[in-house]
Amino acid sequence: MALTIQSAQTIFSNTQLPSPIPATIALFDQLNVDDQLAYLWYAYTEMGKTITPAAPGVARLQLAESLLTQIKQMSREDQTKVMRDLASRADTPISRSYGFFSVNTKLAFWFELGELMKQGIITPVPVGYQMSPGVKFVLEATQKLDQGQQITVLRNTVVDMGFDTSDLGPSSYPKAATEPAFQRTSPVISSVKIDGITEPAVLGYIEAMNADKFDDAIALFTTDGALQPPFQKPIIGREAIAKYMREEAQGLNMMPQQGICEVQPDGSKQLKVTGVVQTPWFGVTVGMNISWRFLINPDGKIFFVAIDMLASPQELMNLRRV
Ligand code: EQ3
Repeated sequence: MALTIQSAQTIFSNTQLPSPIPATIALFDQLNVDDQLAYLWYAYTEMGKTITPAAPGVARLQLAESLLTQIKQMSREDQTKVMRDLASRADTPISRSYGFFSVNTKLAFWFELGELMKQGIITPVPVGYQMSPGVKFVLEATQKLDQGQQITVLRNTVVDMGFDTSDLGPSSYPKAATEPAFQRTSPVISSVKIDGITEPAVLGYIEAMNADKFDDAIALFTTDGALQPPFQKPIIGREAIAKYMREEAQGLNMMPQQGICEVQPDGSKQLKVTGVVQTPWFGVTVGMNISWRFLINPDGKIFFVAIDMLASPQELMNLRRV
C-alpha cells in the first residue's frame, strides 16, 4: 500500500497526550488587544526573573531596524497604536512589514521593543492600564506550564501577530538574502546515540540538524517527504522543508534520549523518539520535551516526520502503543 501523509500523521497518535499549549493560547486569543499586550508584558517580565532570551545579533536586528526607528520617533499614543495594530493583525503598513518578517526576526523585533520599554523609550502598557481578571487568569494558566511550554506560548503568540501576508506574494520589504546565523550555544553533539534506535536515517537526521547541515538532513527525505512542526500542517517536498529549516531550525540542540521502532509488513518502519531540544534563544537554560514520529519507507528514506511538544516530562517515557 502506498504511504500517504494523511495516514503517516496518525502513527503513534494513541501514545500522545493533549498538550496544554493550544489551550493556553485559546485563552489568550479571547483577551482584548490591550489585555493581550499586557499579558505578554507581564508573562515576559515574570519569566525574565529566571530566564532571558539571548540578545539577537546585529544582523538580525538590522532586518527590523527601519520599523524600530519609525516607532521610536512616534508619540506615546502612536506607539501604543502600532502595538495594538500588530496584536489585532490590522492591515497597516507597519503591520504588513511585520507580517513579512521571518519567525526569528519577529522575535528579535519584540525583544528590542521590550528593551526599549524597560528603558522607558517606548510605552510599556497603555497609560492607566489595570490588569483585568482575564489577564490574571491566563497568567495563572501560564504559570502552571513548564518553561519550554511557556516560551512556546510566547513564541506562537508573537508569530501570529501582524497582518497575514500569506496571500500577498513576495514581500516588497527588504529581506536578507539568507537568514542570519545563530551562534551555537553549546558544543555540537556529534555522535548520536538513542536507546532503542539504530535506524541510520533517524541518527543521520539528528546528526545533520545538530550541525545546521540542512542539505544533508534533506537528502535523507523522499522527494515527496514531509515535516510537520509542532501545532502546524505538514510542510511537503524537499524544497519547502529546506526553506523552513533555514529559517527556523538554525542553532537548535537536539538531544534525543530513547525510542521505539516497529517494522511494518511492507518493510516501512514507524519510529517514535523522545528527548529534549534547546533553542538558541534560551540556550542550555530551557529544555523543551518533544517527540519525533518518523515514517521511514522500505528504502530507508524519511517519508514523514512530525515534531510534537510533549504534555509533561512523564510523556518522555510514553513510547508504547496500548
Ligand atoms: C515586549 C513584550 C514583552 C510586551 C509586548 O506587549 C508584547 C510582546 C510580544 C513582548 C515581547 C515578547 C518577546 C520578546 C518574546 C520572546 C520570545 C522568544 C524569544 C521565544 C522563543 C521560543 C523558541 C521556541 C519555543 C523554539 C522551539 C523550537 C522547536 C521545538 C524546534 C523543533 C524542530 C525540530 C526538533 C526538528 O527536528 C525539525 C525542525 C523544528 C524547528 C520543527
